[in-house]
Amino acid sequence: KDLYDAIVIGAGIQGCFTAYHLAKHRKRVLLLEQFFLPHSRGSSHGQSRIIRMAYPEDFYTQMMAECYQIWAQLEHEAGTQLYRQTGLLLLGMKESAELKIIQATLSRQGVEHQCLPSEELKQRFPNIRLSRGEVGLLDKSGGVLYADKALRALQDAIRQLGGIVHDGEKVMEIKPGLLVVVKTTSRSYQAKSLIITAGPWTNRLLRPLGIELPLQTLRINVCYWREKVPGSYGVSQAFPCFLGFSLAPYHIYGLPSGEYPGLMKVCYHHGNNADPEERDCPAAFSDIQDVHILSCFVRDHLPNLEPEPAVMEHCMYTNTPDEHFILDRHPKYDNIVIGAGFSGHGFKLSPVVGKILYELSMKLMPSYDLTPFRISRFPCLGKAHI
Ligand code: PYC
Repeated sequence: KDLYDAIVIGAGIQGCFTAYHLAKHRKRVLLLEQFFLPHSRGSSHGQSRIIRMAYPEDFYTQMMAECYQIWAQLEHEAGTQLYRQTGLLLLGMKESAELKIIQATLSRQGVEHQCLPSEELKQRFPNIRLSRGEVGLLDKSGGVLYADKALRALQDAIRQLGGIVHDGEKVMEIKPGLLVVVKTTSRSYQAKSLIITAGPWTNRLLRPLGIELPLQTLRINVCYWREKVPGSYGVSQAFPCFLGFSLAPYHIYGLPSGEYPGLMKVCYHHGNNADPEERDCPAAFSDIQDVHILSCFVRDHLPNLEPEPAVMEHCMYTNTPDEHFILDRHPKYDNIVIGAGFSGHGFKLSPVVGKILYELSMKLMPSYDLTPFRISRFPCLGKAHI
């Protein structure tokens, strides 16, 4: 059997960044992916994601400071633009607790931002129609990450650094031990440590290892809306990314048009329970309701967009109950590391997630306090499950 320092299962953005950090540190690493690359079955496909410093929690904002550096380093190494600064506009009611908490975090962490009262917001962004009492908070460092280019750049970098990437190989069995044995549909491998970054397939791999995490797998509708006047919401017209609070039960977010000419991405940060194997099943009533919420938002707030989606794609979220990540070792097998539950906000944070998973797998002191990310925060995962 081939012997590695580490095997990473799942070549989404988290697995790719983990393998990248391992390969950079001259570890013999194998990155396994069940589908042929590139694929759109998980949570890392598509052309764009939002990047931002703005978070309610200090720990994510602190992690983001290093993420921006690593994204810039990867851009430099790949010779490809991966980040476009557009600013991120947080929209909410004047009294929104969420906006106040984020503003306080940005101030505490020394992140440049600007509070925009309604009048100023209207002047700066005349193509947004505001509700009465709506205000903005601008995170200037916010912008767009070019997701598909980032994945490609990482996979190329892993190979250049001597790492091995095997796609189209599904893991059939994991045998824990001093050396972990991983059997795939093609062959068997051994490694001193194993990292599982399998997104919505995580519990399929963990159940035979005696643990089931409280992960909810959701299918998200990724909707693109046609501009009535081309460029009204364009990246080249300096239209920002936005995240809207208190406008619907869940957040609504948008990215300026650019990836598909004339189409702006506006989505609901919410989805409906779905097995990842059935991701392409027909729309359920709840999907139709979610798209209706978006249509109403577009009609009322973005009047220069047609209020029916022109393109609809899908993406999987894997949510934890508190929507914080899981970055930890398996409770029984300390050379098996788990990165899961990215809850629809993990892409931008993947450079540091990958670094932490690398550190855990190599038994190094983690660079960040991992208290918010421990498996033991879920009381249902007592010893009885192991
Ligand atoms: O984390 O900024 C984010 C985000 C926006 C949409 C989904 N996630």
